[in-house]
Amino acid sequence: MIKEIVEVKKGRLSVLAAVVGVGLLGTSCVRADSLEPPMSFGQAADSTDADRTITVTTLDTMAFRPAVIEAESGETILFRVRNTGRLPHEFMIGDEAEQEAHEEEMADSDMTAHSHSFSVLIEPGDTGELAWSFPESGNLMYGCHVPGHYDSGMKGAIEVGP
Ligand SMILES: [Cu+2]
Repeated sequence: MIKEIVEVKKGRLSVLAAVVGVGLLGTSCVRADSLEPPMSFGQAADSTDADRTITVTTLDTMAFRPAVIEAESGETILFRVRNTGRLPHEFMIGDEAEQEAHEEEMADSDMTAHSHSFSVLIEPGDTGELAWSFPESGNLMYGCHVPGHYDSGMKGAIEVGP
């Protein structure tokens, strides 16, 4: 299994993402695509700017705990994502359309590791971190796009209030 740390820096924003090559492929890639910021629903932030931290656990039963997260517009949240299972999982933030686009990207490619600023892949036993700013209210989601997981219901809701 290939494990590498990719640091993405955009101006003063930085995200540290653990990128894990899984399965037999063991390949990874770093590339920008149409999903990269600016995005309609916020942006990656520096973890030191977070107003609070929310711990999320990935479950091998294809679910996140909690399944619903409430946020306020203007808030920056540090998501600390614990993988206590035996399978790799991903935590990706985006609206439903973005989730589906990323699902297709993962399914269509042999790339099992991504370094997008809006997602983090977490190896079994590891904890990943993703800081995100929510500038406005709306309904967002988080999802895991390790092949098969999203379709099995591995998703959650972020309700960003006014
Ligand atoms: Cu998963």
